[in-house]
Amino acid sequence: MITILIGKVLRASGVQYHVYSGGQHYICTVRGKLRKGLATTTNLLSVGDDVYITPVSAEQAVIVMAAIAPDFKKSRLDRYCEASLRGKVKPVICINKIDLADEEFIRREMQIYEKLGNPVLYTSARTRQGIDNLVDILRGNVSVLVGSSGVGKSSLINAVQPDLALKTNALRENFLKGRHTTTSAELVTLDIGGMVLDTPGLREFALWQDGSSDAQDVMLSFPEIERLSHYCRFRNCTHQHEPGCAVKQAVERGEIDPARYRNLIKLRGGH
Ligand SMILES: Nc1nc2c(ncn2[C@@H]2O[C@H](COP(=O)(O)OP(=O)(O)O)[C@@H](O)[C@H]2O)c(=O)[nH]1
Ligand SMILES: [Mg+2]
Ligand SMILES: [Zn+2]
Repeated sequence: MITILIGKVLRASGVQYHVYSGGQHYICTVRGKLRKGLATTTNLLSVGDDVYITPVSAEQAVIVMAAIAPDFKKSRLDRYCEASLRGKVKPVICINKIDLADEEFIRREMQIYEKLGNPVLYTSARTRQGIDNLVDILRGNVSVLVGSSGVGKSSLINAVQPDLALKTNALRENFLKGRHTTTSAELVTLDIGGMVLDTPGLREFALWQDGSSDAQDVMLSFPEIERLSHYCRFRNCTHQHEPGCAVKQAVERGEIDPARYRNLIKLRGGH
């Protein structure tokens, strides 16, 4: 079912509009069909216009991480995966800047995520490696791009659709310093079909997570550990100090990646 709301344009900036409707603010984009043939700089709407809007929620989170230090951290990846599953959004992992890294090493590091059934993309916005795969992932979907600042989120969207010309950090630093300091999310409609919300970082991500970190929910992102936890002696085992903990035993036997184990304990507020 499609919900259609009536709202008022509060702010128009480039390709996106802030619309007020029913006590809420929405970041909106003009549908591709209406936009066709117009330069991206043309404002189709003005502040004060009444509009119909169709709210959509993200179906998938493309978690972008750079393949190089200091960004490449599996603990960070686990946090993002966990938050997206909690937000009922499917995580897709995108390792960008692969042109700067030892690809074989990165692919080995990522094996565990692939084995768990997560789609993993290896991309370079610079050389366009993997961009076709990203296009396939984004086509026809409503996606949110998350990841630390500087990992290449805006560059990737530009690689998918160059005419969007989203500002990237390099531009910001070199030419526009101090001018485009807003860190608002940008919603764009793709010509290939679908929409992407380019977020400036983890802060935006908090919008669609409810804050509660239920132990059971956290376990969703650690299925290989969850399976074992049924064999723990205690039903409410925290897998830290308890005797007869099947999880700890598996870690000791090398059957569970110790880093994954540590990330799980950290996410559950343990130590
Ligand atoms: N070498 C290389 N540099 C990239 C790649 N993707 C983005 N960059 C550069 O990384 C910087 C940050 O990119 P940006 O798209 O602004 O990152 P964002 O903050 O995640 O949106 C820019 O200088 C980009 O040119 C890539 O795949 N390879
Ligand atoms: Mg950006
Ligand atoms: Zn246990």
